[in-house]
Amino acid sequence: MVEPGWLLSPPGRPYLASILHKNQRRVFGLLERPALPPALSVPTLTYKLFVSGRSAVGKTALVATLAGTPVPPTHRETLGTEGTPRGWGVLGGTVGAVGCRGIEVSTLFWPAIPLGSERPVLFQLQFWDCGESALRKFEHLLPACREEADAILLVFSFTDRASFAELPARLARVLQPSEDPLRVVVGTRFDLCPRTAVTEADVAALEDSWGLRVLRVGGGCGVGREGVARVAPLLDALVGQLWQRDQMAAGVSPEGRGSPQD
Ligand SMILES: Nc1nc2c(ncn2[C@@H]2O[C@H](COP(=O)(O)OP(=O)(O)O)[C@@H](O)[C@H]2O)c(=O)[nH]1
Ligand SMILES: [Mg+2]
Repeated sequence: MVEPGWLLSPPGRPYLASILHKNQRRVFGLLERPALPPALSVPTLTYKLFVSGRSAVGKTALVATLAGTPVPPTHRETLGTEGTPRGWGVLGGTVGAVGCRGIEVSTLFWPAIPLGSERPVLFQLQFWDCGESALRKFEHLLPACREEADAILLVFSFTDRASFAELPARLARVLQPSEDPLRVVVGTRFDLCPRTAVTEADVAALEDSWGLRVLRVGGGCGVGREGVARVAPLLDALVGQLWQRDQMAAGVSPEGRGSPQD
């Protein structure tokens, strides 16, 4: 786990500045990373996260919200970068996303300090967002998305019961027997009331049976520091879980007393 809200606290200030530009979230290209003075340089840990969920639940909006880029106002099936059928290396538009047909990969950086550690870590999160119809149409996309993914983000909408009910079947479909990624469940449209389609009791039952906490988003992200403050609880929870999973895999106690390695 990481120290909640550290990025917005006084010691986090230079790190926060490194992911903002003119009070907007900086968009990082393929080979770019936050610039920090040498005295503050920290190790970078990179993770691949596969974003999975029914069409229109809000996968693309979720990634945009977390990255602090404009959220699409209307649903448009994610197609990736059209016209680049041979894949990688093309910068797709303005959102720092790279794609091939059907997949959009967006990178964001999130500095955080693991609990019990003296030194911050720069988490580099690569979100693989793929439109559902593209997944059905192109068989190679699912293997590309889930291959060596560190985490699967299962996304449902609080206003769409079917998107919640199908989560176990979706998880079974996307998991491979040989791999054991972190499972993260995110509920979108938490801003819309009444949320009768998926109730707190439904969420509690899923949390009990899967042994995790469901994360919630909704209502856009805001700009600059305010936007960072709104997404901080979710991103701190996400990188905290990724960190804990690494620590356990490395045989370090779950309390994470070890310090990060370069
Ligand atoms: N009010 C609200 N609208 C949302 C939220 N998440 C997504 N949307 C809207 O839902 C529509 C579909 O979202 P999109 O991300 O394109 O769905 P995708 O097919 O899963 O990628 C878009 O019009 C979004 O603006 C949310 O948390 N709250
Ligand atoms: Mg989409």
